[in-house]
Amino acid sequence: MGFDMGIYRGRKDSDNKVAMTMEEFKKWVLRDLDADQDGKITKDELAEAVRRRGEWFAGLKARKEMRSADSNRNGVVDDIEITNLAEFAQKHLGIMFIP
Ligand SMILES: [Ca+2]
Ligand SMILES: [Ca+2]
Repeated sequence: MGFDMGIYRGRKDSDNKVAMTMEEFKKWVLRDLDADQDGKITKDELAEAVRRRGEWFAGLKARKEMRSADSNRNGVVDDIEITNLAEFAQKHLGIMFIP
């Protein structure tokens, strides 16, 4: 044991990846990410999800990237932008896609 101790002090990104399929991801988005259940993901909902993962800092950066996920600039990420959201989730929410 002893020699691993130091590594576990800081939580690494790679330690808590969640593997899911695209279908599961879509369900997860609607169930967990969409706090007010309106079928659209706002910047706040996304930032909250990042924060829940315990990365406060990443939350700020995520807000910027959220803007690029919103391709049609209507202020929310909806299901036509799910692929952008998937990319975002891989970067900031520790999600890994499996076929
Ligand atoms: Ca919502
Ligand atoms: Ca949009």
